[in-house]
Amino acid sequence: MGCTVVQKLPRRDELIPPHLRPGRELLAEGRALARDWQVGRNAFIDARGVACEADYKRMVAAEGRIMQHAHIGFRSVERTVAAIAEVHGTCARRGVTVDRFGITLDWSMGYPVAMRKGSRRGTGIVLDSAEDFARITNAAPAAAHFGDFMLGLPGALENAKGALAAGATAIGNLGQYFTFRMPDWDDDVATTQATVTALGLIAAQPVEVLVHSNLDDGFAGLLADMSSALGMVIIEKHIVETLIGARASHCFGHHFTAPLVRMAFHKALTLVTQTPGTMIFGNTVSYKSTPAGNYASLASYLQADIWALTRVASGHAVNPVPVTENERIPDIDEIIDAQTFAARLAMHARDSAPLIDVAQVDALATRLVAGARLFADRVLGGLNEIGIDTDDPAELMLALRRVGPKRIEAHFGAGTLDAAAWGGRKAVALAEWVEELEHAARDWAGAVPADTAARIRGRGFRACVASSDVHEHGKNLIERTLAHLGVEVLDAGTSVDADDLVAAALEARADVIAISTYNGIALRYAREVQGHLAGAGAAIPVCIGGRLNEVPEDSNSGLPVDVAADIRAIGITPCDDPAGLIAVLGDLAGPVPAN
Ligand code: B12
Repeated sequence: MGCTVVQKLPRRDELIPPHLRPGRELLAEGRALARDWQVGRNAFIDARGVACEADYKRMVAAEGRIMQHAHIGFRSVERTVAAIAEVHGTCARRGVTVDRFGITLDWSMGYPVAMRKGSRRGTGIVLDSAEDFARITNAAPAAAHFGDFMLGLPGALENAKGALAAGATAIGNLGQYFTFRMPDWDDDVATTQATVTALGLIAAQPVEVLVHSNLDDGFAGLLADMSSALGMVIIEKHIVETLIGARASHCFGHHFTAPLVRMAFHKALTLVTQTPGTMIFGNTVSYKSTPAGNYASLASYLQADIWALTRVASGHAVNPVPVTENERIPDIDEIIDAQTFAARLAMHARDSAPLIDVAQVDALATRLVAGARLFADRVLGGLNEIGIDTDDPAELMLALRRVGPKRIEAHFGAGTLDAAAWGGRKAVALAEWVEELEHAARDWAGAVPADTAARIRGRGFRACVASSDVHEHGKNLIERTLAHLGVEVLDAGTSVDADDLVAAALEARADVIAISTYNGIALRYAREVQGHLAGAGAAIPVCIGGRLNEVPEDSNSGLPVDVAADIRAIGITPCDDPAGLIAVLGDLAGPVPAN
């Protein structure tokens, strides 16, 4: 067995600054706010005759029906309200019940309200007041799910107040607390305090409010072992349920492709928590084809989720993601098609479910649960050992966030130490995204003609690699591909501001800058990088890939448009894939030397 060099854990005083307020004070402050901010009424609560979505989930599960979740991702409130009404109404006329709507809020909602005006915007909507939230929760008699950019970020408290007053009883996304960083916002103490206070307010509500956490947005999207991801459920339950007295409702799915893995993770989840789940997210990473091809991927993951929910009615809704999602934000008729497809598939599943061999599913679930319990015990025990008060939610959350997923897994993962493994441990069950990225990187590097590869290797290039936002897989892929080509990689980080990236590249004397960007800000970010380079009088070649689009300021549709040509026009190389960057390196390496 090999051994691995694990970076030492910081001491408590290196992790927790003295000005972090104790969790009990923050919770008391949140609870006091519940006098003025309580769950209000809305179209869903009135029409369904329930006090909250958790009650509705239990009711629907008892009926033996599977709930359906639709995600709406437009940039204007008007369009969002109209889309919810149209999707709900059209589906109802077809006999399809859309039980809940997830609203894609803009990332700028992560800031406190006062900072939002004039800040950068992404591709979602901005709701600043309880009235704004109420427009959404009254658009149709379906539960409104406010997930991303609500909790876990500096604007958590204001967002929670607005959503509760509008009658929302599933609010997230706690997963984001652990990983997301708002541009130009480095105060994670303020973020922690806002989040814990908001959780205190939620816990003090007279009805059950689900604190949604999308594991894939948190550490699960970055932990290489699926048992660690499940272990985070146990840790988040400890924080939200045991220490705070609210309900933690978990969601997973983005990065889970194999039907066995989806079914096993779901089963394992139900063995570690009984709180109703919000939804099982669509496996959007599998959408790599045309809409017709993507229907096969939709069927593959949805079928598994339906079988899983037929076995254990955990309250999760299924999430049929429209098949155009890998191209752009889906439109209304595409959302309706996906919902109709899901309802039909659920109907067919009644006949196919008994054919499934669940022994494999249960065997993997048992391994995951054992690994998860070990991971959670080790994390809490290990943090205790360095002096963290694991009974203080604020202190525990900040410690987890600051230690970060890589070090947490390296120190506390359930797998045995193995220097050759990703993350330094042999996983109990390796995350599928790790396997895929490793393969893809080897394939891209392997496809480079031998003489080009030799020229690149011979020059000893240094590349500065970064992502403009939380999407990290494109960046990982580039780093791994470059490493295979003998290019030294300087990791400038994820969610990096353009000025910091340029500073890092200049300091490292990088030969090339490689940026991965996804949040619909590609042109603006490229311009900022170019501006900072020009300001420093430097001319380092820059390549950018990922999702090269942006919503134009004068857009009617609110949908992003391709900006690759504009990026090229300012002198930055837009890349569809790693080959674009490799070509730039090939050019930099110069011609094949004459013999
Ligand atoms: C995985 C994923 C996530 C994960 C990311 C996990 C992680 N740690 O990385 C999570 C769940 C966290 C996530 C979150 C969000 N996401 Co997301 N996400 C995706 C998804 C499904 C896959 C993207 C991905 O990583 N692919 C894997 C990479 C390796 O493959 P690829 O993208 O095809 O990349 C190729 C090339 O582009 C190239 N490449 C990539 N980068 C670079 C860089 C260089 C230099 C070069 C040369 C090449 C290159 O290499 C690859 C191979 O050819 C896409 C949808 C999709 N199917 O593409 C949405 C998507 C990118 N997300 C989207 C959105 C909106 C979000 C959110 C804002 C959602 C929300 N409600 O809040 C948040 C982001 C919040 C934030 N603060 O930034 C949108 C972006 C919309 C747009 N711009 O049009 C997409 C397109 C989904 C959609 N249709 O709405 N997401």
